[in-house]
Amino acid sequence: MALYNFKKIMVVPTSKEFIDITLSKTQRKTPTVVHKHYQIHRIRHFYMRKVKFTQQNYHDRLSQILTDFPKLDDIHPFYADLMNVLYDKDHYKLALGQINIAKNLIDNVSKDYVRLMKYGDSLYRCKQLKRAALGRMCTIMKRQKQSLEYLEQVRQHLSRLPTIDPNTRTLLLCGYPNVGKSSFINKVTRADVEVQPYAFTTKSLFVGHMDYKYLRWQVVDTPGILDHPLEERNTIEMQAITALAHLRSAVLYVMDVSEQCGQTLEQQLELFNNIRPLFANKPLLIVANKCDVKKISELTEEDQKIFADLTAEGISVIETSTLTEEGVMTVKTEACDKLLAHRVDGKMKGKKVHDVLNRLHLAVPAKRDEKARPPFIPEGARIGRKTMEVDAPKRKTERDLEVEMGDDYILDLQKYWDLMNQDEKYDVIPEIWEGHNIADYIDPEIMKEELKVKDEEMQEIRQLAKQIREKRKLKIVCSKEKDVHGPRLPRTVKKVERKTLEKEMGDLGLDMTGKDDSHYAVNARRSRSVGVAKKRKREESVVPTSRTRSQSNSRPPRDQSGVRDPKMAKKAKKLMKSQQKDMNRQGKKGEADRHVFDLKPKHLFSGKRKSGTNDHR
Ligand SMILES: Nc1nc2c(ncn2[C@@H]2O[C@H](COP(=O)(O)OP(=O)(O)OP(=O)(O)O)[C@@H](O)[C@H]2O)c(=O)[nH]1
Ligand SMILES: [Mg+2]
Repeated sequence: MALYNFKKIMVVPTSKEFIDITLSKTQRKTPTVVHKHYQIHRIRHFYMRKVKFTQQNYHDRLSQILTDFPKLDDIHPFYADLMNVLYDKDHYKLALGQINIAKNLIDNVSKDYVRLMKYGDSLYRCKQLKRAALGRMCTIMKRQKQSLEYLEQVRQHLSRLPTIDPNTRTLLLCGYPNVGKSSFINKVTRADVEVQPYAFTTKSLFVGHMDYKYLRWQVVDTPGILDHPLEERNTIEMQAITALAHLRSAVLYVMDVSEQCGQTLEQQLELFNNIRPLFANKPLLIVANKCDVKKISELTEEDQKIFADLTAEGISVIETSTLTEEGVMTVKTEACDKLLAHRVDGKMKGKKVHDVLNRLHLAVPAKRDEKARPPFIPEGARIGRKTMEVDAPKRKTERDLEVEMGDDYILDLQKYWDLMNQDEKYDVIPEIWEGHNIADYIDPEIMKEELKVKDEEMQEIRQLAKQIREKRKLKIVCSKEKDVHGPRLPRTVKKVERKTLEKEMGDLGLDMTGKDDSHYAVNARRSRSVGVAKKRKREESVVPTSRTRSQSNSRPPRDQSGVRDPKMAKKAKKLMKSQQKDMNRQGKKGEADRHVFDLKPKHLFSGKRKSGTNDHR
């Protein structure tokens, strides 16, 4: 059986849209420029391509429609019948058949005209043939107007059909209109079917799902049915009949005990007997609804007898009220249980059951003797459990301490050290190097001396820094006094001569003799030597190029790369020139140069207007 997804059928365009889409696609996707002076086979090919392209587009689109729409012979009989009821089988098949014919006709038209075009001897002829071919294809499509419209409607309706699985566990609600079927499905599932106090509120099938015994069940709500012969039933009723006929389900026949639905109990029984053949081989339950208004026991004897007879036949009757929810769950569980038992029965009669039963083995362990064997809990575990129960004061964690002390907290892990002598926790640890204790070799006097010397040096440095700072300030003030033009922009760092620097620093009292190895002297030397080397290199290079630095010097120019010798280079140049000749004639730089079309006034671009139409096709 083919798998169809009714929700994913592509939209069927109207015939006009169809033509528009295809023709504009042809125009967009095939070349548009052709000239008289082209060779004839090129012109023929140009127009043939257009015809073939259009045909292929029509063909693809129509085939898509044909494969998308379900074939009535391929789908489940329930859906086939439902579609027959809703869309009329003949009409549906005819529409699809028409589409198929149109597809073949278009293929033939294209084939014929492509053949004719082989004899087209001028651009004009070929163009006329193309026009005729496309025109005929469009006429064929225009004739499909009604079929396409009908199929689009069917598509829209199909996509909104409820997804009913015909093979799964199903409860089916049926009965006269207005008896409370929709109210019942709303109670047992999460479906939200409209409930109104008039007949035929529900006009199509609805489905809801529920869980019972860890299984998924679907509940189908049907439109109400009236009591008349099958031939007189309308589309709404026929949907219910189709569901009853094809779904392997448990049937819940809903009756209105209070007779508020407008039908007497006798009439309801008559309908029941009328459609009874449809219940054959299905678990059946009678739901006596609206018992909050009237109970069965409050009925007249005659009416009570109706239910008594049914019970006598072995059909269970359950009183319910969807208003007070009385009996609703009983109906649900009983119907589900019955259907499950029925399905198991059906499977037991099948062929597969033996294979399954052979694989099943049910173990029933027997008692060994009368000796009591209580569970054994080891002593350790018992004690452990006891200690867990005692609530000893909680140990203080470092986190607690931190919260408690706030900013004064210092992480001290030394207190947790596990030593023989607890007093030694905070002792200083000796540093041992090559077997000697370093502390033994430190002279406390030396440390003191060193500190003193360091201190004096620092004093001197500080003094010097202070002087330098003052001098700087002085210089700034001096320069500001000289400045008559107002604030100046900051300048880049000015180079200071070594001599000037040494003189200035010497004035400040710094010893500046013998500084050839000092940092600034070395730096100055190095930078100069590097600069000179660079300069010399550039002067030496033969060809001054304006290339960027990122480009390698070793790469040869493009017109020399890959050329073996001057002879080859000469030949390459010649070839290049002859290639360019055509382009030069057209005033173009190369193949990729922009093409400027003839500049025509706008009205010449806007399509043909001869026979009084603006439609450029
Ligand atoms: N008192 C009472 N009224 C009920 C009960 N169940 C349904 N009704 C009312 O009966 C009317 C019809 O209910 P629906 O659930 O729409 O009946 P239906 O069988 O789905 O009707 P159709 O869709 O027209 O076939 C509504 O006004 C409900 O409020 C019930 O248990 N007790
Ligand atoms: Mg309803």
